[in-house]
Amino acid sequence: MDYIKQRLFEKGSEARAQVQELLSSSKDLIVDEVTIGHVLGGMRGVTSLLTLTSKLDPYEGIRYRGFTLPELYKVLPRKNPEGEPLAEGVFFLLLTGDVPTIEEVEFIRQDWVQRSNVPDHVFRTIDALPSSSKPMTRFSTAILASATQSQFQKKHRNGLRKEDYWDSTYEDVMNMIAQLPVIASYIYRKEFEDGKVIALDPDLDWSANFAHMMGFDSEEIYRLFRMYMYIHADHEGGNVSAHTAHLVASALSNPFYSYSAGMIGLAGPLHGYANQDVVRWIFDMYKHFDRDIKEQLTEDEITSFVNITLDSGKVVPGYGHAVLRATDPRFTTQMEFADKYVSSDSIVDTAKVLYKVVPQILLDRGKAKNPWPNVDAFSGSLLMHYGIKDYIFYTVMFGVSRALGVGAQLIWDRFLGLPIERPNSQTLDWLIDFSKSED
Ligand code: CMX
Repeated sequence: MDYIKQRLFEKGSEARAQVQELLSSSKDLIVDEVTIGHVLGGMRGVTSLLTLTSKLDPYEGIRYRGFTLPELYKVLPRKNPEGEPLAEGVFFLLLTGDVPTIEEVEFIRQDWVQRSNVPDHVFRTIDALPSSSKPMTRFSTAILASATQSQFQKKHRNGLRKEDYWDSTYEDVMNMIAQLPVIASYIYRKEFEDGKVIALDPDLDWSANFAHMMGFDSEEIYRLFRMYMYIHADHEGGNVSAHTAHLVASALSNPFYSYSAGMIGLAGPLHGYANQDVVRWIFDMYKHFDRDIKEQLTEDEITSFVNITLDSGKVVPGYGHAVLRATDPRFTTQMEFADKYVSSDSIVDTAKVLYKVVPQILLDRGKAKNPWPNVDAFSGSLLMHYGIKDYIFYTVMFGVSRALGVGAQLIWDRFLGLPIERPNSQTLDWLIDFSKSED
């Protein structure tokens, strides 16, 4: 058993005992209540899932294993003292709950380089899709096609004891994470560049390698990718993509199937697709005022376009959140990155003016529970600035990063032997009768 697995085994055995103890001592303790509003309202706020990797606070934002993003920035190993945390360290923390040493980060980095060989048929599967296919269709399909290498699936079919599920799940998750930047950059180069594949550089870290294989090589853009990957890595278990992956995995589907399904959830406009929608919408704004993209729109013009959007029944992309009730720290991290590195850029500046005007407009309209920006309100502007202009690719980048948290949690699902998910549903007639009986 390798070093990380050994560490995981010790932690996992302890957590497994804790779960057993909870089940025998407190199984019937009530954690939350479910109202008709919850049943009809997307189960918003109902505590009914177990996620070890992270916890979302409505005001502070995400904490990975107890650490806020600014705290992580300080404690996680970095390439240089001023740089951004490395994804390998983020994964180690999400998986084990411990802050890694630089040696542990290097162990994972090398391990992922070793595991980065994508089976050839996966590229052929991507190539076989029609040219009208969207990048997220290609990405999710490629992950699904990668399932031929699933060790969990093979071992489970041959008979595997429940307490050993985690081991081959770990192998699958590590292989999948290692291969995702290779798959994603292949899609990028095929769809938006000359199609020539750029080989992985065995000396680079996972995030920088992703930039490198897409065709972007500078220390500044490597830093952008490290920042992007660490802030998007996890957002507890209830969001659509994480929850979908967990749900599918609960049927003992392998990690490739599960994550592929999660990515289809991420592709929805109310979730990860919003990162492309924000840029598309900013372009629409420029078109509406018949202005060149390099010019700066005025605050009045931007305000008026926000109102036009809302009056036509659309949402303002990048604003609002099902859980957050304050500015998303992932938004702030990106804005600080822009303040540090981007001296002038009309789209980045537009994102900043939007932050000035949108919350008050949403507050005045009184509908959105959270008028503040989420992660997607800024990411596209930054990527545009650095030359990644094909915004329909942005959700794929989000998906590469999110595998760190969702993948770590899938290993824990197996370690703790979490059962197949099967909540109850009710008919509308039942709800109506129930509401009358309670009058
Ligand atoms: N613009 C306009 N209206 C908004 C809004 C926004 N940005 N955010 C919420 N509202 C509206 C909702 O559409 C809803 O209207 P209806 O009652 O007519 O359906 C009302 O305000 C109440 O919604 P809510 O309880 O505040 O928000 P939800 O929890 O239902 O939805 C979210 C959350 C993110 C889907 C929503 O805020 C939204 O659509 N935002 C824009 C899309 C976006 O940025 N999504 C990315 C989220 C982050 C991510 O997952 O990546």
